[in-house]
Amino acid sequence: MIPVALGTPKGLRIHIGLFGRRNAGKSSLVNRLANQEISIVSDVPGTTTDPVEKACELAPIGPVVFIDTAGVDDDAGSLGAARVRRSKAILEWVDIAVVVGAASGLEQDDIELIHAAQTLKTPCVIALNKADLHRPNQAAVAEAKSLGLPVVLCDAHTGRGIDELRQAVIRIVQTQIDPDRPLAGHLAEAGDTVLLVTPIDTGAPKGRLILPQVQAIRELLDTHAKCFVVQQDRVAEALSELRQDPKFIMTDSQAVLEVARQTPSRIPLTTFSIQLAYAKSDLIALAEGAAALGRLRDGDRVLICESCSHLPQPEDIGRIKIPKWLREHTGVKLNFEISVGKDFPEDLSPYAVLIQCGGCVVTRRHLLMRLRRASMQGVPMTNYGLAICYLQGILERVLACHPDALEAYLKASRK
Ligand SMILES: Nc1nc2c(ncn2[C@@H]2O[C@H](COP(=O)(O)OP(=O)(O)OP(=O)(O)O)[C@@H](O)[C@H]2O)c(=O)[nH]1
Ligand code: SF4
Ligand SMILES: [Mg+2]
Repeated sequence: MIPVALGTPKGLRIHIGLFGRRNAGKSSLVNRLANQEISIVSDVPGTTTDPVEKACELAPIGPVVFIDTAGVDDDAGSLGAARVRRSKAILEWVDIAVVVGAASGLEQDDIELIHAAQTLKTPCVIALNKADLHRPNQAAVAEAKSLGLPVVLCDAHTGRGIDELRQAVIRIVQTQIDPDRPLAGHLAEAGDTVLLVTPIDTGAPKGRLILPQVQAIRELLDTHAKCFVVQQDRVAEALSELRQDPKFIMTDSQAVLEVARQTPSRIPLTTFSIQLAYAKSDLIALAEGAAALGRLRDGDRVLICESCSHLPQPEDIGRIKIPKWLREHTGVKLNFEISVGKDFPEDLSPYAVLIQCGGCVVTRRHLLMRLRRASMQGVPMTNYGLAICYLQGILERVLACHPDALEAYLKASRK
């Protein structure tokens, strides 16, 4: 029987990355930690070139993804440099970094990785591997410990220290990782009534609801709220049949205008996308970024950021609808570019605004990393859901549920 948790989407799993120099034993340790042959091991330096991701169960914390990376000392020309950049980019968004050094002592590359993780506030464990080859070197262990992080002496060949390494990772998850923020459950109390609006159109997966919808229903049931689900053509009817106003209405962004038209202004209205941004990213920063949509000028470049490489749909929100609506709304000539998957341009300065998708397949840290990079370069960033509401002219209405985000948007709009 397949354990249910294996179905946990990647975006809800703790991501644990292994980093270090080539041949340090990263792949061997990933295989040991996961108890599976995930990565190819060999004594040829640079065996792992592209990152290898594997979703597994790590008892007792549950669903995780291990990420094996290319060595950060890869000097094989421009390809090697690209691999190093990629490994370091992964360090920016993993939940936990395991830096794999040698039991004989950390090298400069390892120390730089550790410092980078500390700067990024990424929880980190130091694994001093190949302890079977190097006599346990107390000075090396003491030096690693002086960096203020957990240090584990291990040996991927015999398995010595692996359980200790696993326990160090588990302790970090239990003590340093933020529990997921709720999507909708915190907005309702036991006995409240909530109306959810989920369009069933050609984009809706047959026989299923999309993840944020399922998550919202589950959270509302957990709080013992009463949860009604309708399509957008039944909102007015549902409201007239309910004996009291719902505590709030949450709709798919694409139906937000139609739902707003049927909803009296006294009833709070939000969207799945806005709640997802609250749960998984920084809604205040994204709301502030939405103000940049009102300042777009002729020739501006807009970067659409898709976090996965899905097959573009004929009516794709990011590639077709948002660009079309933005051109219509602004009346200026805009140049749209797309960034696909986990790669993200290092230089964001050419862009007037970045519009990020919901990021259902990536973690909160991944979305926050993008916001951090954008903010460091002074480039505004918003997301699909906020952009759609802005373009429909009802962003202020839907942000009323989040006064801080509304305030940030209004303040940035006045600039
Ligand atoms: N003796 C000993 N050998 C090890 C240990 N861990 C890994 N090795 C060996 O070291 C070599 C490199 O191991 P890998 O796991 O492929 O190392 P890696 O860090 O993934 O290397 P790249 O993918 O090239 O960056 C292989 O020959 C492994 O068998 C260990 O604890 N002890
Ligand atoms: S929200 Fe982003 S990550 Fe999720 S399917 Fe759409 S493009 Fe992919
Ligand atoms: Mg490897």
